[in-house]
Amino acid sequence: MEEDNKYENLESIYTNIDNYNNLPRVQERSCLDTEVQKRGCEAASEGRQACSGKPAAVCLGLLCVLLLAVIIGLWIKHDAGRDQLQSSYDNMTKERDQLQSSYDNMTKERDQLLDINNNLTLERDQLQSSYDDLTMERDAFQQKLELLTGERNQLQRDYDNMTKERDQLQSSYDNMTKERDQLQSSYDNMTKERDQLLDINNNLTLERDQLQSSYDNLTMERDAIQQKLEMCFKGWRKFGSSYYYFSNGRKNWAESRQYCREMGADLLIINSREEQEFIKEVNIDAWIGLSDAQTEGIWKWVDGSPLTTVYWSTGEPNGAHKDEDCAVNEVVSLSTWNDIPCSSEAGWICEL
Ligand SMILES: [Ca+2]
Ligand SMILES: [Ca+2]
Ligand SMILES: [Ca+2]
Repeated sequence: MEEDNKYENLESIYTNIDNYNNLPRVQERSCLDTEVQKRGCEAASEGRQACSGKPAAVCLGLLCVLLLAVIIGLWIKHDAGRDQLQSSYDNMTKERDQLQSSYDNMTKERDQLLDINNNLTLERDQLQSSYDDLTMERDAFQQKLELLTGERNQLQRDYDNMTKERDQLQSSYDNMTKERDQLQSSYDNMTKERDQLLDINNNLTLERDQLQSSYDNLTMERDAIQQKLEMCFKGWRKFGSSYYYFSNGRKNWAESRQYCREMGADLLIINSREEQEFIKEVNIDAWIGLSDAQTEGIWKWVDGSPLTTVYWSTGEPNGAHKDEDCAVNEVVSLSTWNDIPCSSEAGWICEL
């Protein structure tokens, strides 16, 4: 509706403008007519002057009346046009005010739009900056992506190669597993054989040790027999199951015992009356293997056995001198033992 009213007002304005534009031409025409009239009047005057008649005066009067009527009509028409112009002016003033108001509104809108434009420009610049940054980041990411793509391709190739190697290793592993199982089976069999051989070896070792022990015993017996045989040829005398050595020199008790031990024997131990009678035949004073050096008054043989049967001389052992701890066999009678200091020197009798 407002658009229609505007169009109507504009149409009215153009109509008034056209009327207004037409007015001067009417005035001009009226002026031309007036000029014509003037010229007519001048011509009439000239004619009147030329004619100088009454009809001419009447024509002139009619012409003036006609001219006056025309002028009055034009005047009325002029008033009507002026009113129309005033109305058009008022309408145009309103429209101008409306246009001014619209202009102001549009100015405000323009300012708002400018602000929006500025804001949009700033945003656009920010977006452009962000876009540039994003572009740079995108390029950087693109480069990284290319690098990563290259690395990924390399890794993919490596993965493929490793997959092939893994498959080969898996195949090798399977073969080795079979070989291992076969070896394990062989190992188990060999372990059983080894255990059997170990048992055999242990048995053989036992038999060998027994044989070795028997051999050693036989060797010792052989050596003992050999030694006894040698002793028989070196001054040793046999009585019963023992061999006896009667010294030619003199030593103290400890040196005498050391001599016997180096010969594989020890000082004489009297085990029986027969043995005592046997040594009585030797005409020397000789150490026997009897001593109370460990505990005074407690006599023991050199093999640790206690003294049970004694052959002391009368009044012995008497400890006549200090430390009479060793026994010597004297050749007086059957009971010929006497205790004397161990540091004394005498002959000695070894028994083996
Ligand atoms: Ca003996
Ligand atoms: Ca004593
Ligand atoms: Ca004595």
